[in-house]
Amino acid sequence: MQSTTARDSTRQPKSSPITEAYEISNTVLGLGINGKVVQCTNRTTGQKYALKVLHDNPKARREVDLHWAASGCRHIVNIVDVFENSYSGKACLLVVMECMEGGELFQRIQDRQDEGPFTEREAAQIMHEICVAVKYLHDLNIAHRDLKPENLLYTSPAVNAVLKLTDFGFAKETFTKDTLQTPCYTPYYVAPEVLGPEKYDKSCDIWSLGVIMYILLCGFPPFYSNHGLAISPGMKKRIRLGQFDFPNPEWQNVSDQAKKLIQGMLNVDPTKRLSIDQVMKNQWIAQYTAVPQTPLHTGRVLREGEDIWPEVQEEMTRSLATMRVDYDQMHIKALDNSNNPLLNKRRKRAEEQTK
Ligand code: I85
Repeated sequence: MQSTTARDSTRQPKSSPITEAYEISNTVLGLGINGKVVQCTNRTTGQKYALKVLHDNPKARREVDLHWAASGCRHIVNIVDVFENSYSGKACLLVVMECMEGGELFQRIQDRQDEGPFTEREAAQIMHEICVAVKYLHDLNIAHRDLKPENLLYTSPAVNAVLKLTDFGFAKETFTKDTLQTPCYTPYYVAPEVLGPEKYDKSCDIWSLGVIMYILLCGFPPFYSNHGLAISPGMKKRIRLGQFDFPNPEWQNVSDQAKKLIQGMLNVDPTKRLSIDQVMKNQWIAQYTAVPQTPLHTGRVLREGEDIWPEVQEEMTRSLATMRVDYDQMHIKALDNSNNPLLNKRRKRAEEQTK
């Protein structure tokens, strides 16, 4: 079966004990969807790494496969080594990654003091960095599906640090129409996910990019609950209808070009939403060095909203979960409506029987 992803790469986890090569510390760096992340040190070089411990199961294998395939992009946290070891009687996958020591994206914007206010040009540069990661993935036919602030980490606290995307726990292979046109399978036996349509999974990432860009420019999310409740019916309705605005004073001096780009990314119809190639061709992203250095309110708003930031993150986590389910259902529906010869035959027979 032909596929554009590097999933069928020859890379295999090592079965030697990880402790021969690395010293594992007790320092927990974070908790992922599928496992915890701790610090480890290469015994020969003394270099620090991050280690993600996963229980070996098909979901974990998929996470590792897709993450491994994506390692090589400057804006993706790269995998260095993978081990399959038994750990207190349980089969585990141990993923050694480069260690990001600069913390999360918005924490850094919130914490900055001396470098002056965060500007629209810096926001454009950050968006460009994230877009490079997303394009790399989408070109490999991988949708990340969990693009959110906590998964965007800096290499170091230094000013020239690089922003990278992590956590492939929800990543999914998508398929282009090429797959459909490649007659390398018997259509009667093909699984629905093989037939596509691939469009929705990738557009989930673009919606996330729109939300991240919105928060970068003002410090608060485009959709939020009025009552401070996690996900209110009102908020759900506003998301579904794409109801958001650009209130003053935060948005007063932000360029119209930026606002238009956000609207293109937050289009409620995934088929009309911009693709990563369209986003990257947009002047605000492509020519980010020419974006005006307008000072933004982001730092102040983030500092003022520090207490509710965990809620903002939870809200984004929940709406991503909802979107993944919705889009999975759209796949099934689209398949149902597609021009599948077997389905057509069945439909015809059903029609004839009702006559
Ligand atoms: N380094 N989502 C939030 C972390 N280096 N982090 C999360 N899923 C992952 C943690 C919970 C992301 O797959 C995560 C994953 C991988 C990492 C990761 C990868 C590489 C790090 C869940 C750090 C770190 C190290 C030293 C210092 C600092 C952070 O987290 C800090 F800046 F905070 F001081």
